[in-house]
Amino acid sequence: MSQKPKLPSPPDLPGFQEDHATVMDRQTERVQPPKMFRVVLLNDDYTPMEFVVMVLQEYFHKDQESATRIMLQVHLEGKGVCGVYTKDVAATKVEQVVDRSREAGHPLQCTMEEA
Ligand code: TYC
Repeated sequence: MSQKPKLPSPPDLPGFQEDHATVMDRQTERVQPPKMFRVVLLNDDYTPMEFVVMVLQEYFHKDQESATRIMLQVHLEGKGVCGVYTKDVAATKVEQVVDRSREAGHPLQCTMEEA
């Protein structure tokens, strides 16, 4: 008596779920894009406007015009977005900006939030 080769039964297949009885196709197994984070500057009454413009140019690669526009938005509305980055890059930029501000004796606040 010949024996049939044993085919994988559904629970052996990747993505099998008892409750739905579905099998993930290749697409759902692909890596997902990373979470992105906004780096945000907050307003205060003491940090000089020129210092904020310098930060935006030096750490966020803004030209004079867009750096000035973002600085004024923070000044007038309380906060503004410097850029959107992966988690590690955003965290590094926050740390660099805060360190540079404290070294210069300014209370500038810089934070990150999930985009
Ligand atoms: N409000 C500050 C001032 O009048 C300027 C300022 C702008 C401070 C943006 C912080 O993130 C900031 N000197």
